[in-house]
Amino acid sequence: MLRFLTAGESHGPSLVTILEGIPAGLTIDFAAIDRELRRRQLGYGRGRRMAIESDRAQFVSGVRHGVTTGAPITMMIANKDWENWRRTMAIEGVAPPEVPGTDRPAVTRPRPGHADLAGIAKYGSPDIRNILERASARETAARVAVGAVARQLLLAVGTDIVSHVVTIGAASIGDPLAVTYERARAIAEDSPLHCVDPEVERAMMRAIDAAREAGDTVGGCFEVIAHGVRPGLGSHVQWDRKLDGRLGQALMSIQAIKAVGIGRGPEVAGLPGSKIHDEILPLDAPPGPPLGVKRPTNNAGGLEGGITNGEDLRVRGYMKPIATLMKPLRSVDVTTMRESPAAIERSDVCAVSAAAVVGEAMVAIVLAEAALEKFGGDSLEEFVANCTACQARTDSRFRVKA
Ligand code: EPS
Repeated sequence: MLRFLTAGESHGPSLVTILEGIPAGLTIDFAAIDRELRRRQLGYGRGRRMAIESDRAQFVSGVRHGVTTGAPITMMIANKDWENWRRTMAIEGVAPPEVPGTDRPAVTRPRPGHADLAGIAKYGSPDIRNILERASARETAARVAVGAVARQLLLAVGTDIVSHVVTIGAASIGDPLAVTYERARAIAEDSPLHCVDPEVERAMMRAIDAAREAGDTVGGCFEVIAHGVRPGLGSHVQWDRKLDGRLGQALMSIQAIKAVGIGRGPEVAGLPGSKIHDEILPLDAPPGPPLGVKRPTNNAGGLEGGITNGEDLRVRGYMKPIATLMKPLRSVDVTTMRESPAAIERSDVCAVSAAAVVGEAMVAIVLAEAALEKFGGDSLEEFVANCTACQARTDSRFRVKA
């Protein structure tokens, strides 16, 4: 069983995560984890916070001499900004005078679209900060660290995960399914928005500029592509084992994601079956990957019946515009219940490219969990051997008969 929890406030001392279920014997590429954290921080439209932080995962348990032991893995990511928040976020009562920082007043004007109002109603909090600190997308840094470990496990069985930005506001590349894994993989790490088309990317940047100038925010859509996915992950037999359902939950849990699409996603509703279902054709030169057949299209996004079919897994996330507007929407002050503009917190204008990196991490976690369910293994050696044996059985079964 693979499971993890995250903890930590956006302006607290650090984010923490405990990940359990990674087999023993996986050599950890620490630099690759920090690279993923860095990727999450990039992107045109991010706010000033990202200039303060340089996220790094500090391992506290579960790894010895660079190799996993099978024990729970604890990672910590320090919040550099904590230094500026030590008074406002003091853990032990009121901070003594020598502690640096300012005592910020309580936040009392909920932002429409944020967890603020529903959160204080639910938890009875006197200050919206008690809610927003944990609702913040800062938490996703911890998920990216977990996802980066899950990716390293998946790489051992030949699965790689990439993403690309499809839409920002009205600027879109059109059909994301036309973007191959190789094309998405080739996008430069430091590209402004991680879009495959430079011209569309410029239009996306203009959309972000326009939103910034208007004191507004803008959302969009990203697609995650997992390549080299083993067939047979997930199951059709029970609702909570269907991999599309599990991916949906994982992606929907990312801050500001309002819809998830698998393969052709919501467009399937408007097309006839003959235009949607991916025909199954014999291979010219069998046996070959992944099931000895060729699929000329992949509208299913690599999932049929909640089971991976060996084609690329393709999942889209649709992100709403960030809820903190520099030109705030109408709200009420909960201390007086009179109309008042929503609170302004430092924030981003657009974080779709960061959400894409988080989306990759969540897909990696779900796929790693499903692969461990199917192949098992307390050590990496066992896991890989079981996976290889399974592939050999499939290869010998799906062969053209003489
Ligand atoms: C984020 C950190 C936050 C925001 C953003 C994402 O930092 P701060 O609140 O200190 O500026 O930049 O969070 C939100 C958009 C939000 O709604 O909370 C991060 O690390 O990704």
